[in-house]
Amino acid sequence: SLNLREATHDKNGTLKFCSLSPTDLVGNLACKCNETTPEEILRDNAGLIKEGRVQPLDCIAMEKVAIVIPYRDRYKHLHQLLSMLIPILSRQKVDATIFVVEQVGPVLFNRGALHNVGFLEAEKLGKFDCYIFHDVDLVPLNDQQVYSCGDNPIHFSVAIKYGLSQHFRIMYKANFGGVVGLTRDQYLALNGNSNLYFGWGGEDDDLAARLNFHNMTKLRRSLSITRYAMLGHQRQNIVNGNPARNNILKTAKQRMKIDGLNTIEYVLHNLNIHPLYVWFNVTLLMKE
Ligand code: UD2
Ligand code: MN
Repeated sequence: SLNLREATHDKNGTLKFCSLSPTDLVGNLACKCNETTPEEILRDNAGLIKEGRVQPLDCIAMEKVAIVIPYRDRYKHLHQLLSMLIPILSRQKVDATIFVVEQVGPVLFNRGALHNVGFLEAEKLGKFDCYIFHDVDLVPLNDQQVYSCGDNPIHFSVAIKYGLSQHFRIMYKANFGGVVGLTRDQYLALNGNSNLYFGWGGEDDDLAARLNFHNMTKLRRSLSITRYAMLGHQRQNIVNGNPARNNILKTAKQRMKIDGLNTIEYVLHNLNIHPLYVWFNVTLLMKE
């Protein structure tokens, strides 16, 4: 299990919670979107991250955050993201552990199912209050949006700049993809994500539907701080995405209780605790 360091004390030996508005934030950031390596990230962020965990040392964070990254074959993106994210988390004084959930094997990619695996496996390693599901290719461009959860599920990645474009496109109103944050309890109440969406698309709308059916309203913080850069990439193999996605979505409501955290089937092949992340290798079964 993870070595979750104990809460720190100040000079007088008393416990002190971290401020909700940290003082060393800088606001808008330029994307350091150049290629980098794990070694370089560790060197640039010496002492800031250990066993995938960024933790304030001069105060106690209010919550323990798990950042879950669904992943396959995006090594370059992962490290571009982490080279931006780690210093941001550190300035924000959040206590966050980064989990990479890599889908291995021949089966089509299933982002929603990987979110569920990340949640269930993180639960075995520590106690987390807040889960932030994070696309590997979305790099935060403003550190004033703190990586924390709240009374409502949070949509973090609202204004997105694609590739070299300077223009931020606002995500459509119902969108709940990209980067989202839910408390442990909120995610449990939804029974997590659907496991049925193999291939591109639909799983984010299914999660949005689960929120609606639970009368949860999502929170979007202000446009000036919900900015992300999407790193350039090829779409997943099928141009129009998973052809079954709209049909599956029709039954979102009926499936909530019988398709999710309580029904996922997967095999965990490997758990690797690296300085930068906790890395899971999993295979999913594709079922009718
Ligand atoms: C959109 C959504 C995304 C998801 C997807 C449909 C936003 C900003 N993005 O992203 O959240 O709903 O549509 O499934 O709303 N991935 C891999 N390897 C792969 C394929 C996917 O690691 O081969 C992971 C990775 O974390 C990636 C994410 O899945 O960022 C979403 O896939 P995408 O980036 O190919 O899809 P995109 O940009 O259309
Ligand atoms: Mn993407």
